[in-house]
Amino acid sequence: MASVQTEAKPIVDQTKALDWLRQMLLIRRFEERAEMLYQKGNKIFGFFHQYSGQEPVAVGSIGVLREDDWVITAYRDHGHALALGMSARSGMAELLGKVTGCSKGKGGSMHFFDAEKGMMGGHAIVGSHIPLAAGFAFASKYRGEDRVALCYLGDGAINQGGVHEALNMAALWKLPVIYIVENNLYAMGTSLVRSSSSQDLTTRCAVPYGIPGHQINGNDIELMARTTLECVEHARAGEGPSFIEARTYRYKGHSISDPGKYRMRDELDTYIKNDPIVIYENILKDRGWIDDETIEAMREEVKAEIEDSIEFAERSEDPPVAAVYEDITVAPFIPQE
Ligand SMILES: Cc1ncc(C[n+]2csc(CCOP(=O)(O)OP(=O)(O)O)c2C)c(N)n1
Ligand SMILES: [Mg+2]
Repeated sequence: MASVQTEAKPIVDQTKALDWLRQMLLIRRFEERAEMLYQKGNKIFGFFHQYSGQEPVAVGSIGVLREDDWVITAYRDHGHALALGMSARSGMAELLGKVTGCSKGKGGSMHFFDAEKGMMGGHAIVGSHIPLAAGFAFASKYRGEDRVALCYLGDGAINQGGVHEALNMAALWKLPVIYIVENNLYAMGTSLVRSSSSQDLTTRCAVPYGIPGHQINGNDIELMARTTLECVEHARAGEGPSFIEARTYRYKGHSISDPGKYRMRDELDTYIKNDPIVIYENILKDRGWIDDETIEAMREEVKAEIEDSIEFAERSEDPPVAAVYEDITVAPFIPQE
């Protein structure tokens, strides 16, 4: 059984570290405010899954990518999109179903896309995007490029057959893809103990395919970054895929309609008391890279950015009805003889 590594050594300079802290604060605030808007009942509709508690996984791993790399994830996608540089305006407008949203208001919370920034979605069907990630990596290899694909999935998703087909093919063809399981211990209300034959997902998913596996504390942002960088370098060198099991925890229920009652109160409290954003603030303070005053100013700046995104979304237009027929891929009509 692989051991869980935990450590926090700087792999970044002060500017980058502060940028990562700001991104995590932005994601947290984005969702706090979006949840309030959802509760009003007439602003945001449909599914809505929050990322709160897991921010270091996306920010640390995406933080070591190049601009031309790809990211693909499931429906809990707000954090990945914002970490890639999608604007809060574009994300908030999408949640409100406005034409200025990243998916023109037609995707909603589960379908944040921004191909220019390498954000390839936002996918609702559990496990469906895993083979797509191998496809991006195949394209990179086929064209002789050295771009890599980062693919995030949940602990529940690893029970889908397509995951193992993709892992096998990626390993066989040495595709430049990194699979990052965000092991937050639950798939909807089902705990990992009740769904996985082994609690050691790295042994389940990396060992059988002969690829490097890393089981780490995903809430340690710098460890997350260092591990991803190692996998990215391995992929760019033509050595093939890697697997990271990032141990983390979601603060909220599975989705907005889930109060999360299947978890013991003290389990949740323990994680909230060890909030990774506060821990990172303290690490940066100990290094003398930030002080309380600057943290407070950063929090205020982030709040203002999110308020601006809400105002922007509110004053944006709804998509026209005709947009229903746009952005649809249709198989070409082939007339019969
Ligand atoms: C094929 C399929 N089966 C079931 C569902 C319903 N469903 C949505 S999310 C989810 C749980 C996934 O949990 P996990 O992979 O751990 O991701 P997390 O929500 O924890 O991020 C399920 C069963 C679905 N969307 N797709
Ligand atoms: Mg999960």
